[in-house]
Amino acid sequence: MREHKIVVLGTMGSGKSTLVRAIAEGAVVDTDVLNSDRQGADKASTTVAMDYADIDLPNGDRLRLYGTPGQQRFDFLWPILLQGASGVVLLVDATRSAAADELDAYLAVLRQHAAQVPAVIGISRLDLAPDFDLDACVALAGWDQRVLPVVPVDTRDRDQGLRLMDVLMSEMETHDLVLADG
Ligand SMILES: Nc1nc2c(ncn2[C@@H]2O[C@H](COP(=O)(O)OP(=O)(O)OP(=O)(O)O)[C@@H](O)[C@H]2O)c(=O)[nH]1
Ligand SMILES: [Mg+2]
Repeated sequence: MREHKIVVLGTMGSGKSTLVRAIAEGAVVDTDVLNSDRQGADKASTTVAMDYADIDLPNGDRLRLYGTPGQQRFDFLWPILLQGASGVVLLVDATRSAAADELDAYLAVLRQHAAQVPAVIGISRLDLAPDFDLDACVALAGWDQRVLPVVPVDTRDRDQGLRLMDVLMSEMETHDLVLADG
């Protein structure tokens, strides 16, 4: 049986915990507490260590899914959680005015700590941001020779979450083939 460690990154309120819960259908360990940073994101709770869920896929593979805490004061945890990751989901909250700059900052984190790890970019909360510039995001989505897929996702919806994971798994398969070749 193959196991894949998948790490979910993104700003506060982008839907990391929501995505992990939706995919795991509730069987989740989380470390959410009452949110005192309403400036960062206006919602009731925020993650202070991580979200974690084990998911058995129909093909027999197992996903170990880790949601990171989005608050900047926890940025020291991101590289720790990224250690040994076989895939990364980077969530971008479409409602944030600085979404493009924030995407850039997270790509820099990936480039530094997970440069070779397969990754996808999920654009969340698009229904709340009809004017969001998806093309600008696609243009930013990579570095050097790497191009990351950009996928709109409502993280509350299990099917959309699973579709996002499918895209990530194909990236991971391509990565394995390239490694096997070279
Ligand atoms: N309308 C809408 N709401 C969404 C969508 N995706 C997520 N949400 C909501 O946005 C909020 C996301 O909150 P969390 O999942 O706690 O975000 P997080 O990324 O874990 O945040 P931190 O742990 O604080 O870093 C929740 O209230 C979700 O219901 C979407 O596509 N559309
Ligand atoms: Mg969270």
